[in-house]
Amino acid sequence: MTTLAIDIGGTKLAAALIDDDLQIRERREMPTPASKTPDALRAALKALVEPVMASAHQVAIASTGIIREGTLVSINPHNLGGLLHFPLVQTLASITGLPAMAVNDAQAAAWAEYHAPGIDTQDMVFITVSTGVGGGVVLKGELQTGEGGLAGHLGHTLADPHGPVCGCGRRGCVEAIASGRGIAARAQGELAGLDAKAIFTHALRGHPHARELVAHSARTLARLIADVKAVTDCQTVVVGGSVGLAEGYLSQVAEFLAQEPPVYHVNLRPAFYRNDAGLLGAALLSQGAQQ
Ligand code: ADP
Ligand code: BMX
Ligand code: ZN
Repeated sequence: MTTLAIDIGGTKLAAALIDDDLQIRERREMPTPASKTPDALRAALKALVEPVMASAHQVAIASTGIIREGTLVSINPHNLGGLLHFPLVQTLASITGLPAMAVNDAQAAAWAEYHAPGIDTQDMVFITVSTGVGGGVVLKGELQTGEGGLAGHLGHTLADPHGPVCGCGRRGCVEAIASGRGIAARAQGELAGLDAKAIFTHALRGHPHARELVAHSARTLARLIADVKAVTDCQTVVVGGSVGLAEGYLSQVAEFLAQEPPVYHVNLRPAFYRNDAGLLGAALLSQGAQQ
């Protein structure tokens, strides 16, 4: 059985063919269209999957947003150019003519990372620091998705009651501060208008304001991880996303976490499957659904 796995993020779309042995073939990427209209996303997804869909038997989608009965419902529509709703499963089934399923991107990535080599605990949490901040929680070996798909949306827990207003409508969410968009929004002076990737480049070269922006994100993430430990008692927290995996980031998170009392400490790891965790997790979940 070959699965066409698709990962829809706020910044990039990825697709690949994944066989039962979890080997990834024909991986492709393109930018996510920032448009309020569903048509733009539909057209981009069609262009993404058409060249590779012929040899697939089913579609598995990992997507940003709350996934409710196959539909993407944004909690933070700003991350998708204002897009609020998108009929994910219906759209991919009609483009490919294949059976399709969908799950939140961070929930999918959590499931892949739970199966990665070296994870020897039944309780683990995955956090992506990317366009937004997403999360996936595995407790007693079970992925928590929640009745309405909201479980694990750790980016929308409170970091600072006086912080910036988040796209979800709440003030001071972790996502508004620690995410790629949050980092970029806080940039001032010559860094204003740059994206997080460019700000990280400046930080690595020693730019003081860029270093402060990265440190503010890392400190916020460390506090979130301490809260996650208090809620779940998980032994391991895995961090992914392009910001989470950026050079020097996780080591700073670890330093800030080490300043918290020992009861809040966890094993902190970078995502084993790097930027493929969402694709692999969706494929794994769809294979499980077949059995
Ligand atoms: P998505 O949110 O679509 O899953 P990513 O995980 O790539 O995509 O996250 C996108 C965010 O990561 C953007 O804010 C981007 O500026 C930032 N980013 C991309 N590459 C890097 C990098 N090498 N270092 C730091 N930040 C990066
Ligand atoms: C947002 C939210 C989550 C998602 C997280 C990470 C939307 C559109 N997305 O908190 O569902 O898991 O971002 O998403 O409301 P990414 O785009 O950064 O990968
Ligand atoms: Zn929020």
